[in-house]
Amino acid sequence: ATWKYAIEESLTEVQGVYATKFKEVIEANSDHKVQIYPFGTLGESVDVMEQAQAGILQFVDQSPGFTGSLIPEAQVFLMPYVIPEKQSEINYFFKNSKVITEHFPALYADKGLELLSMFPEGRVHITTQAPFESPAELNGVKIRVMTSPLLVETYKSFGAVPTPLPWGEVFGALQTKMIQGQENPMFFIESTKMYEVTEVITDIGHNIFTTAVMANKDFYDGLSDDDQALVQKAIAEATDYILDYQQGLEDESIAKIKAAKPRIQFVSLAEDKRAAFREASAPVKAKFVEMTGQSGKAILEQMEADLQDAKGK
Ligand code: 6CS
Repeated sequence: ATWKYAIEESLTEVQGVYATKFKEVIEANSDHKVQIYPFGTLGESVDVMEQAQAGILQFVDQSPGFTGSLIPEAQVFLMPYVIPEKQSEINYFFKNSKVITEHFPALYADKGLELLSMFPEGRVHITTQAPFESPAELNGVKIRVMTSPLLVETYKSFGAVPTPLPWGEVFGALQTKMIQGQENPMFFIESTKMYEVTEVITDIGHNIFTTAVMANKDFYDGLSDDDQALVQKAIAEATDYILDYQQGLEDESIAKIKAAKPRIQFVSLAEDKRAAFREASAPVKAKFVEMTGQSGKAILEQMEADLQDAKGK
């Protein structure tokens, strides 16, 4: 059979590289075919998720920034200053965390989805038209975020005016100056040419971009044991591959941006400046618990325990 797999990016971006590796492993080890649908072929993220839930798609990659409207707890990955900055700790967390291997699968299953993998896509940077070093300097600045209430709360706490938009509207909104900036990992700022409509790229060290791959649950449950094992093998190989693939990707992306637009400014805020954003956004944790109740509170506690376990790895 041909399995349909939708992603939120192009084939040469991180989700596309992951999906391509998955397809290779499936097709090398079975008669199944995988058809990958890049961003733009099936609609925006919310449309694609409906198709995955309806079983029109067998596989889908969707980031918590969009899944949060369906599964509010998924927004735990958007919480600022929770995930560590050290790459080896991040990788350890994504492969071993109980929150990912035990807690989230049940929440996704409730929505008809089999959670297969969560993986990081790089450190999030903020693009703007003017430099800023404090929440006060972001006052009145319209920053696009994915359509997540938690991201809205986060950017309010950062002093900005958060503007939730689906991905397809972002470039145009930057071009027409409806918004002044947005946040994304460096590879995406480069590959989508958002640097062309940006003057400053700032690292405040607040988060990494997380994404999730899932299958339609009825489809997955209906697979033979051999096919389920094959899907798990392809997921494990693609996850290893994508963690390795991303080594050095941020630096390569910075070099490409500098070459294409020499006047662009890169700012990495020093620890004392980051502290102001960290403190300003501390109440976002309570907002998350408000949005998700006991279930979210348990997830947050488990995630903190998992991160403690990842320390020094
Ligand atoms: O900002 C967004 O909406 C998009 N960012 C990335 C890195 N992947 C897909 C997502 O839609």
